[in-house]
Amino acid sequence: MDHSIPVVSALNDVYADNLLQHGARYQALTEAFIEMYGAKPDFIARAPGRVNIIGEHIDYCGFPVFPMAIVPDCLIAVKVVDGSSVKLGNVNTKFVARQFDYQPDTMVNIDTSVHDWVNYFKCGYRGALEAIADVSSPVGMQCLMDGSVPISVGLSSSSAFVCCSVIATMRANGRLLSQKRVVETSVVCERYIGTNGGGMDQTASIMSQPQSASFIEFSPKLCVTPVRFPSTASPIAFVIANTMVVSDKAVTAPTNYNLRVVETRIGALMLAKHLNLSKNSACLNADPLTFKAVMDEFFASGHLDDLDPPVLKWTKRLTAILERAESLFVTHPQGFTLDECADYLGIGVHDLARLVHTDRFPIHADRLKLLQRAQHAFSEALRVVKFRQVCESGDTSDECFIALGDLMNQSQDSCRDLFECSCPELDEICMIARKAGSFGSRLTGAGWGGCSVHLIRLDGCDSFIATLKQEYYFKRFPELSVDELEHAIFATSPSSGAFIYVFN
Ligand code: NG1
Ligand code: MG
Repeated sequence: MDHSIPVVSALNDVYADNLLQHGARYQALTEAFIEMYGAKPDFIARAPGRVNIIGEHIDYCGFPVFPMAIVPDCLIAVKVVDGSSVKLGNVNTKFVARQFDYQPDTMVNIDTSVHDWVNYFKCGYRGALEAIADVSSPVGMQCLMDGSVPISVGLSSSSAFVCCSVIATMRANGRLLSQKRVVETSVVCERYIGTNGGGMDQTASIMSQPQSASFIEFSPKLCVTPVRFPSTASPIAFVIANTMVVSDKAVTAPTNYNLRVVETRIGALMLAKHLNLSKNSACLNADPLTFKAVMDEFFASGHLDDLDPPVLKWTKRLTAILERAESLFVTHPQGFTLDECADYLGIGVHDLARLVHTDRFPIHADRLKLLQRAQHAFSEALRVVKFRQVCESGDTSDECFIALGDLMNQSQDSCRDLFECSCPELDEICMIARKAGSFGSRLTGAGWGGCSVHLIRLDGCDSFIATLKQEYYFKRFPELSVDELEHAIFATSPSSGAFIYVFN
């Protein structure tokens, strides 16, 4: 069933839980819009940020992930006007208002050599027009944005902005497509910014159900299963704590994010060859080839495990494929050069570059640590399916929360040691949090800085946050204001996904 983007107008709509809590913010945005443009907006598009509970750096490997949408979000108030130019203001005057005109050939020019905030809107605008294809002359738009997702801290402020821009442009042109089409559009068009990301953030932002996390599967096709956390007399809570280390993915991609994407892509190509998987199978010609596709192809010939319960089937398959990956990559524990990879695959380095898109997303690295990246990817995928199983087990004992926390702690260790996307501040804040009583603590998002997420008991929340302020923030960042601290560390709960708010 292909759901549509909810269009809400009443404050009491289940999707408008944020309006109840943040109705004043919508009111303020409307007044600022009238101030800027002299008339009320036609609608307000809303797309939330997300926190990834577990399943890091594996969406682009094709494996399931487990994020939840958070209350912080991106709002864009829009009024359709004559002409085809777009004006975009921001309530945060640090971001200077911008204007651009539609161009028939490129839709809009996105100059990624400058890190300009309007580029994210342009990605969404261009993506939306490409998706609704049949609009020959797009409408003029007056827009005003208000973003409450902290920027570049791994809470997907970028994807919230791009998704919001996609649904704003589609709605303005009278072509609001289904949730899945919006997700597909947003994943592809965010790459215009220069990062070669997976689809977790956009899926969580667009398709999250209220009060639920999302078990998101990408292959064989996009499938989102809402999962509720175990509810007990003493409920659990998730605390998000920002290390205050800014990790701007669009800037560091060649040595960090995009490099990891390439390592897992090349790892998948070499693993497919190692397993003598038939070259002409459809899945192996998928662009790009992922670890998940290789695993599915390896088991495609039908195996007894098809009758197994899901987690047992995942466990058997991931364990079996990881053993084979280790036997291949263990020869180069320090990593492979691109030449060694190309030689193994029997192709030229330039062919390899085109195959894994390093021609579009250049990387800077002498050696690709394929063994360690594969060990993380396969073990992280297994932790995700186990995490969901615990949530759905109906168990609400302490053991259940300890099990969830252990999976999160193992994930952090794997991100730190195998995927090498942690940093000293993330390691420290997780250590402090565990000593302060969290069941589990880990980085969330791309890593290399940004935010951490902690599973705690709700009734211990205040003292937990006080301890982290005392042990981390006051020591490392004594100059933070009270308001900055409130945005640095906060408890959160599953929020609803994107919607369009129309005025009564
Ligand atoms: P953040 O850090 O929120 O930008 C990025 C990717 C995700 C995923 C995570 C790591 C984009 C738009 N987002 O999230 O797809 O790969 O890192 O799990 O590239
Ligand atoms: Mg992002």
